[in-house]
Amino acid sequence: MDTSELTQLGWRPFFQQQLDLDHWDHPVCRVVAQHRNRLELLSGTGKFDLALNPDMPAITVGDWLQLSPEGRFLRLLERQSLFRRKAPGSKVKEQLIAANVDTLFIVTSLNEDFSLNRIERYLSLANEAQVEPVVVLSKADLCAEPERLRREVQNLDPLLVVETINCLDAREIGKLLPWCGEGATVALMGSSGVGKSTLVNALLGDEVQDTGAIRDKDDKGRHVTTGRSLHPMKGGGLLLDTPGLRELQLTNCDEGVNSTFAEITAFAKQCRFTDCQHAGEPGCMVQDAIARGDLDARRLSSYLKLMREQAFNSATLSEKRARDKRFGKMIKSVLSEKQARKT
Ligand SMILES: Nc1nc2c(ncn2[C@@H]2O[C@H](COP(=O)(O)OP(=O)(O)OP(=O)(O)O)[C@@H](O)[C@H]2O)c(=O)[nH]1
Ligand SMILES: [Mg+2]
Ligand SMILES: [Zn+2]
Repeated sequence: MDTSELTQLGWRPFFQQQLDLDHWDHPVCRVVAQHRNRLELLSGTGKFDLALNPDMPAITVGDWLQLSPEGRFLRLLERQSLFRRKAPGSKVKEQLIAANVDTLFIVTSLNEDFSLNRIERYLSLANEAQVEPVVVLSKADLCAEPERLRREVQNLDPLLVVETINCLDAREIGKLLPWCGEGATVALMGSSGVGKSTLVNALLGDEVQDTGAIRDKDDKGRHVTTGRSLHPMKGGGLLLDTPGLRELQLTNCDEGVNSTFAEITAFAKQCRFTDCQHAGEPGCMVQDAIARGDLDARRLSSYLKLMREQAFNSATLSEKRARDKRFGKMIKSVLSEKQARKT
């Protein structure tokens, strides 16, 4: 099989190695968009559709598929990374959001939006998905001391890649090009107004996304909506942009949170109690580290908050109902007690 054209789509040895001898020359293709009844696929030779049917495994944007010579679904190739979330309320069902993303640009602006806790939240999502995070600190031009804030982020993890950038300056976009070369797949995450669309436009080299500035002028005419989720970038890579990724919550994310706070996990292993909550129990090595000055108290509270959030979101609907019921009962008994006291 000639794979040179596939390389541009992100094809690499990791996927090639999965092809077995009998089927090595069957066509492979990447999912570039997902519709209700069909997938949009791209192969070395072009774009085509594949009807979804119930026998297929769950497939998402970014996946690699192998087809039979007649164009029927043969198999889904193992993923290098995967963003997913549990469908709200269901016990087992999960929604796949995006597969085989190489790099996640975590965009936070250096003005009002700047928050280490929020960055840690996004890092947890990236780590859970096994995607390399790059923290992009935008609006550096509006910040008096970008370098000080950059160091604060770098202190979270000495190996973390952190870039400060003015998204409005085309030359500065160059700082992100090392992750946007041929065959690379990148995605973006960040709160509203931090400059994601501005960045996307710069990386795609076309005014395809509505930005705040354009909205201000109320010139919506330039907004181009395509159903596609994988877009070719100027640098040769692909930008994976799907609405589900922007709304991603922490669910079943304890591994992601734990690896984001690796030093806390390491201290916690030495706590006297294996189920230590690090909230004042004797022999708590996490509190010990804070007292010694080896751990920031902010880190611990951020860690605990994210752990609670992911546990809460991971609870099934029936668990939530049970909790509500217990809560309702408690309220009832408090009320009737009050009533009893009155009479
Ligand atoms: N000065 C400055 N302004 C920026 C920078 N990045 C973005 N902006 C401006 O900030 C505003 C919001 O940018 P967008 O790109 O629309 O932000 P977004 O993240 O896409 O926002 P949502 O679509 O709401 O999620 C626009 O007016 C941009 O021109 C930057 O680095 N410096
Ligand atoms: Mg936007
Ligand atoms: Zn402890």
